[in-house]
Order: sequence, then structure tokens, then C-alpha cells
Amino acid sequence: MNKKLILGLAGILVVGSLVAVGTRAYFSQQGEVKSNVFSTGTLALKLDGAEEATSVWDIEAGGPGDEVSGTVKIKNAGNIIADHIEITAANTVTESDVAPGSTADVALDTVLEITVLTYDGADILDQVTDENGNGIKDLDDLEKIELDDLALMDMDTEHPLVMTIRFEPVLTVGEHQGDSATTTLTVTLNQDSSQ
Ligand SMILES: [Ca+2]
Ligand SMILES: [Ca+2]
Ligand SMILES: [Ca+2]
Ligand SMILES: [Ca+2]
Repeated sequence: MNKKLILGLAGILVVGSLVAVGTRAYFSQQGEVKSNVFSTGTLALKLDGAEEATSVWDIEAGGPGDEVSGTVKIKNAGNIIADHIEITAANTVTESDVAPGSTADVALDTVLEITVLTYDGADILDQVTDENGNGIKDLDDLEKIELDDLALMDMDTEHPLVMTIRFEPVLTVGEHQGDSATTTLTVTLNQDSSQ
């Protein structure tokens, strides 16, 4: 196997912003994590809306069957007690401009299988369903669902989200050579269980 799949993005950008929730009485706040590969970083959210820092993840590359994994730590860094977080994902796939990778029949995010997904050490992979019907739980499925009810009830304590992604060895083929994918995770911190 000399196929080389080079992944594209260098870092995570954590953006703090207060989310307007209309007539709702409760605060929520979102932070954005950008990377196609995880490594350790901390996403500090505050229900009072103050901005937080940026942390950077390393680039990794892989070929069919290879796995990459990492952790992002999420904490309530504010002074208002929260209840839980929700996480959504959005992917950007960039096609290679040289053959065979320039073929774009099957998007790269559909062959990047999620093999491990835990929050605070508990398996939450059950929340990801095979939305695109290709037989595996992948990053494309992740952007079609929402992870919800992930408890975050304490202050200033880091809660690790761990994800391992595998270049699914049968589905990852020549047309994915040189393609890249970027996944943006948006984490929303909610004050109340009804949110
Ligand atoms: Ca391609
Ligand atoms: Ca799938
Ligand atoms: Ca997709
Ligand atoms: Ca919720």
C-alpha cells in the first residue's frame, strides 16, 4: 500500500461567541473546533459569553487502514453553572487536483470511519447512526446528527471528548488519494436540561 492520503488542516480554532437564544431564558454558548484530526486542546466555554483562547493541533496523515485519534477537552470556564453540551459537525472535503484522486464519486468524509467516540470515558458512538447507509459510522454521518445530553455540570473541570478515525480499508481507494477533509465541531454549552 503506497497510497498516501494527506490530510489537510493544521489546527483547531476555538471561537467563543455568545449565542442569541431569542425568547429563551437560558444561556447557551458555542465554541468551534476546527480540525480533521484530533489532538489535545481545551475548549473553554462560558455561559456569560466571554471569548476564549485558540489551541492548535498537529497535522497527521494516513493511508488505507490507518487510524488517527485525539482528544479535545471541554470545560465550563465561566461562573454560571451549566447542564450539558451538544456537539455538531460540518465537513469540507477538498478533492485532489491530480488523478486518480481527482475522481470525486465517493467523498472522503464517507470513508473516514469513526471507530471510537467517548465523552468523559463513556462510549457515545451509539449516538452516531449510519445516515448515509454505507455500512459504517463515518464523519459524513456525524455531520448529519447531533450529539446531545453530554453532561457538563461542574466548573473548570476538563471533560475529554475522544475520537478515533480510521481510513476504512475497503472503502478508501485510489480516488481518495490526495483528497483532504476538514471537520468543524461546534460545541454548545447549555444551562438547562430542557435545552
Ligand atoms: Ca477524490
Ligand atoms: Ca455511514
Ligand atoms: Ca459530508
Ligand atoms: Ca440538549
